[in-house]
Amino acid sequence: YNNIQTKETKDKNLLTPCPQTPPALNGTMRLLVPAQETLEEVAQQLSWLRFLEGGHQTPLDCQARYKIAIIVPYRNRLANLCSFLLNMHPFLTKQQLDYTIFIIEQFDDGLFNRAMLMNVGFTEALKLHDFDCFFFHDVDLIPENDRNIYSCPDQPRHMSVAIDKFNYRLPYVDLFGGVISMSRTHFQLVNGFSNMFWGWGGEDDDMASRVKAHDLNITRYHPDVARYHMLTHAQQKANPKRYEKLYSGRKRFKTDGLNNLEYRVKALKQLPLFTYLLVDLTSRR
Ligand code: NGS
Repeated sequence: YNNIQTKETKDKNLLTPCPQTPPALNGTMRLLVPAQETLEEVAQQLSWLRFLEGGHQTPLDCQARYKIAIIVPYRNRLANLCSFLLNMHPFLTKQQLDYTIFIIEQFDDGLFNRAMLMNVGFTEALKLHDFDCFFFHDVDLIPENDRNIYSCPDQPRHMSVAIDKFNYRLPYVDLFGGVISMSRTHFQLVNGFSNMFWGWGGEDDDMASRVKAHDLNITRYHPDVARYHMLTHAQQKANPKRYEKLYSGRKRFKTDGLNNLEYRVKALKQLPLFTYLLVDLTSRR
């Protein structure tokens, strides 16, 4: 009976590595719509993923090549979150990844700080597992092609190249927003994102400058593959100071980022569909 293994007894280290290109990809993704916009309903629809805990999964029959963290900055967009989870779990499962979805919610009702939430996600995720790389992911973007592989990139990778809302055209060549992926080492090298962008806009451009200032290159998959559907939501108010912060950003790369990040964790929960962090960005630790 030695060869008989169950999910519980299987030693992951004895599994053969998953193939570089996962089998059964076909270049499409059918957009799934939640029957109701509640997390309970989404969990119900995903109940076929039996081993989900804290939004973490590993492939059942091979050894994943990477440990990835999906970091999603969030506040007050439940409908988008439901669609996101309902679509992302099957997508990432199909790609045979060892992945964990983190939802980082801003607790305070001050201006939204997307970049800072991503810095928090990075820092807190590494306290739980030693992830190889990170996908910083807007909650309103759903991949449309299963060949858009969420593998760890050698160089920072801009993922959301072709979005339906922008007629599948890249708005400008240095765009580094929406969905990006970076190795743990590169994210640490550039000191993460700036913490100074309160309100919409500019924080992703500042990250693009950080990447270039450290002699890294932004890479992309082909736009036929890197296609996304954007979910609808209310628009955010743009930050009037974003250009000012952006143009003076370079002199702060070393002092503004992971190394001066201050926040307070109000809650940390391992829910079935994701690891949840509620953080106050306005109060000191
Ligand atoms: C730029 C913003 C970026 C933003 C990009 C795309 O203008 O933060 O538009 O936005 N930069 C500044 O405001 C300095 S989008 O068209 O996706 O809404 O990501």
